[in-house]
Amino acid sequence: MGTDDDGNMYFKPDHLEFETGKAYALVITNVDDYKHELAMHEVSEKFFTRKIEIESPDGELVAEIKGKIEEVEVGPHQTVEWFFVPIQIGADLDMSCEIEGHKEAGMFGTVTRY
Ligand SMILES: [Cu+2]
Repeated sequence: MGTDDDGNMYFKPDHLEFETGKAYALVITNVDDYKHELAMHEVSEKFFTRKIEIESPDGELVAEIKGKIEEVEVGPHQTVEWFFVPIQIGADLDMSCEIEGHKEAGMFGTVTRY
């Protein structure tokens, strides 16, 4: 996630595909000087979050967060890993950044699970 030279905000890739029943680790990196978030409200009902893992810059574990998660906010130049297993299929579900103005600037995409 980030902002390009023209001021357009983006998720890269802006479409994610997952297979139900498989375990994934989604690495979310914010390359900007300000925070962004990944909100996947529809999706979160349909997958099982194992944990969110946050490490310090030197690789030490800062926190593991467990339970149902719908949004992950990532601070400037930080990386968060979201571990989950999709448990229901669904096509083209929304993901977006809900910080004011960011979705309008292009920060949205879709998620498909098959
Ligand atoms: Cu954003």
